[in-house]
Amino acid sequence: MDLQAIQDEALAAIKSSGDEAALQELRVRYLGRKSELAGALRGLGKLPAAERAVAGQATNRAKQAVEAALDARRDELRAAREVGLADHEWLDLTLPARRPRRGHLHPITLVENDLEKLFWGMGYRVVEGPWIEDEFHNFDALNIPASHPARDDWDTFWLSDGNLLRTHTSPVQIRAMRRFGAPLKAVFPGRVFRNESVDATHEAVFGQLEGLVIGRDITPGHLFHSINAILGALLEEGVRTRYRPGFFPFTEPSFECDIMRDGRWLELCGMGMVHPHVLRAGGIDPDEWTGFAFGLGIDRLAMMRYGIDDIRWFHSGDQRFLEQFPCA
Ligand code: YSA
Repeated sequence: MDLQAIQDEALAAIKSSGDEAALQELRVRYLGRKSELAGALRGLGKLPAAERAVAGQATNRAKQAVEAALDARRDELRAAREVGLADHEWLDLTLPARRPRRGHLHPITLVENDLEKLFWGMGYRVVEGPWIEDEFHNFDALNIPASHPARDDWDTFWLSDGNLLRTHTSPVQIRAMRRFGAPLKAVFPGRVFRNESVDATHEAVFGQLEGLVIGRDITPGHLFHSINAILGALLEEGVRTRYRPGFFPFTEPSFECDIMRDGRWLELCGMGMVHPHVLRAGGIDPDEWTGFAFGLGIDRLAMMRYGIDDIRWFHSGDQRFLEQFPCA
């Protein structure tokens, strides 16, 4: 085929090619090593010198024309594809963004975190104790010997090895006194376990926050002031509190604190001045030091804070309930 025919055929094929893959095949067919144009260029050397220059120029012109047509068609195809893209793939930047779903902290965790922050701010250290306790820390050291009728107040889950699931956070008092000595200002948050029947205000597993202050000349006035300060910071105005005498073997005198919301009183906290036997069990001399302690129910505080009428909601796992609480 002569050069002009090759060029015409190549340009026609290039013009009608539909995509870049087809174009690449044409590039190989018309310009590749086995193409007729490449063969013509290779054959130039065999031509008489007089013809060689003219034939060389003509072959190169044909080659350049095919190259230019290939490049032009490639640019055309790319431009067309981009126009197509804009028709099909577009973003409406004015659409409102999809709101991300955020996780929530459990309401009891929210209250516990706030309690810890408030006490931390008042100079208390935050210490945790074990859930599995021994009889000594849970009872004996707290002035509740085996024969004492007050032991029945705590419906205990006993373990087969003679240990128990702690029935309150008070055993951590003893551990902290022995570890840190006096003076001491600490709170002990955590779960406690009681084998008791569950109703709207009683759970078998619930949270307590224990507080302990040991110092010189500590009085019940310090105790009431601390509790009032915390409740004032955590609860809305209008939630009323009252103190009344109570009984705990590990405090003397003992008190209880109730709070009222929506016309309903709920017992929130037991407290008192640490009994000398308990100070001694903690390795602290009661002639030199005095102290107060309290143990408040975190679940009940959360009920009062958020206006929840049944404690069982907390462990219900009901997403509709849990999603009502603010993200931390
Ligand atoms: C008392 C004097 C101290 O010096 C130190 C701590 C205490 C508290 C004592 N250790 C105790 O456990 N007392 S208590 O049995 O009355 O519980 C304390 C608080 O835990 C209660 O006032 C209540 O708010 C909460 N509570 C008790 N039983 C509960 C409960 N919350 C939910 N479900 C239960 N079953």
